[in-house]
Amino acid sequence: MKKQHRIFVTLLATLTTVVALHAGNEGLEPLIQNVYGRDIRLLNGSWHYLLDQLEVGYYDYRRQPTDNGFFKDHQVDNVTSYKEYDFDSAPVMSIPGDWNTWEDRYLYYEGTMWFKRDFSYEPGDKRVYLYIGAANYDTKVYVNGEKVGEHVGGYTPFNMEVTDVLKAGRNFVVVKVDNKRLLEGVPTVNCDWFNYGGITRDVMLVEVPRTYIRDYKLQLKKDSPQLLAGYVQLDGPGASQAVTVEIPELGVRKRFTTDSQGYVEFAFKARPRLWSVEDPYLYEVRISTAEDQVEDRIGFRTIQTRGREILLNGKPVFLKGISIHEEAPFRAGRICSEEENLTLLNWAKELGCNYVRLAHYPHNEKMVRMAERMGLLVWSEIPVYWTIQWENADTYANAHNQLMEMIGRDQNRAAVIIWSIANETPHGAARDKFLSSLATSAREKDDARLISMAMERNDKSPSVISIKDSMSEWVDIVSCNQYLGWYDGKNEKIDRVRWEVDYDKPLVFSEMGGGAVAGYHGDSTTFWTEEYQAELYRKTLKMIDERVPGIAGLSPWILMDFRSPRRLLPHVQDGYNRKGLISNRGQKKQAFYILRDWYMNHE
Ligand code: GCB
Repeated sequence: MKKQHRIFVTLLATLTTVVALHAGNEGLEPLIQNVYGRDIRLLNGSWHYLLDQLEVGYYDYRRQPTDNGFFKDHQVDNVTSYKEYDFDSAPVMSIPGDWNTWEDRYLYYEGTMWFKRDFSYEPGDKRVYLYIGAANYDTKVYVNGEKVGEHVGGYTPFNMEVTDVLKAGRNFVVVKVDNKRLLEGVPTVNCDWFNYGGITRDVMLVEVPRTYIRDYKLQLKKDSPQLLAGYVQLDGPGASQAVTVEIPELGVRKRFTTDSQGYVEFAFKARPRLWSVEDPYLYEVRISTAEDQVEDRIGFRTIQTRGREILLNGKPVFLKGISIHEEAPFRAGRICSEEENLTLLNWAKELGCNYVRLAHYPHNEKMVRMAERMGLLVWSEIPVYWTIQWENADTYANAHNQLMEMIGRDQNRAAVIIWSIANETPHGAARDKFLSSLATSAREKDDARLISMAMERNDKSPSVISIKDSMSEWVDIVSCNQYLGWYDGKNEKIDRVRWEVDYDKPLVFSEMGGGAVAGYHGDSTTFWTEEYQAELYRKTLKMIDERVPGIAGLSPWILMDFRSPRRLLPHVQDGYNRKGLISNRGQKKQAFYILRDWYMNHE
């Protein structure tokens, strides 16, 4: 590595640490890439839990953090000494899972919940990490009574090394999860989805050799489709050593040597069969050192823009999409199984989609990998939503950290074509500074994808619809959430407008739609009927055909009705956003078929 580059990387690493500390994170190690390709032991299953509204397990009666909190799991006999909690006789919850839907009485609980489980361990010569796929929102982790890390942010993974705290035989892990909404948080207190609390994704121990392949990237270079480029980052005492990158099917076997920081960047010629919507081809990739080996399945494709077009592998592609929340079909809780991922993505395929907007936060890794195998392009987003504290340095650090964790986890996924840095944010200089810094960081970390954010309209006149947002110069795709016929006029307005967007960039409707109660019928001018929603889709699609120049795709809002405490209309909403094309009980509404027919006939 060139000297300047090394200095840059060291600087970046230092900055990342500073930023991570500011975000409230502590004791965490850089993320292990492709954790499912490692030697893992899942710690999912039954965990004891205690609901602790006043955080008495963390603070003493003067509200000072105590050294003697629940995380110690003191074992006492209640004769010679006593304690006022006990995990082992507490009820259990299934992890991964959200607590809100575990028991009815927790539905609206926001606060601290403690979790504990035992596990046995036989020490060997391996290093061991504890990896949590996601926990919402502020998570403190303790092993054998010692704090090993803290993470802020509800939708991205984190890991900490626990090699030195593990003992032979019985060990225990205690996790404090607090999902209180915070003004300075990301997302902030106000949003249109449910704040499911808990350890919502897989928990595992990851065993790795002393010096191991911590991170790697291998992708086609954006502008050089014959060049595979990437890096490998080792972690451990033997930083400088030989690394082999193999793609057996392509006859590729390259050897590189990492520098004293364990890092090597590379690029080499190859002519892979390209990953595409029609042919989502993945190659076996093997990365190895004398001590370690990790395998992944990676697809290779390019994604660019040219004027108002989006080019996948050099050819224009129209994004036939749908927006999706990570909410389980039929039971409305946070998704916690592969089957639930599959149901949603199968519906997207049935709708004729080639693209999904995974809103408004990074979805679970298996969802992204599944979309990739199914040939669905992916928009992935961080929860910088509505009115974040733009001038708060900690809020920025937190958003930045979530962005880095999102990109870091999925940077080898061919399906992911767009990193979205925000949704419907109010214009202003402080916002622009915040978001443009995020855009710059995203590009620096990953130049193989496009950047976007969901913006709002500023119309030129009541009948000339437009977008004007100073952030447009920072993004590759100008995305717009537009609700003609719902928040703006009734359906007949859709017929009266035309679009004029002045940017020479692809325009995507990141949202459009309206609410309907499945099974509620009436005429097409009555709100909340399936007919009204169907008519809204019919008219919007006609408008797209005739009067939206340069549109390169859409991801209507939304595949399925989802829980939202903002939606209070009795008998209609009952705590659900009803803009789904499918109800939360799986009933398809008329609009589903309108969009499906349009997608099936649209190139
Ligand atoms: C939006 C938001 C989305 C909401 C949706 C709605 O613009 O981006 O999170 O759920 O509108 O239904 O109002």
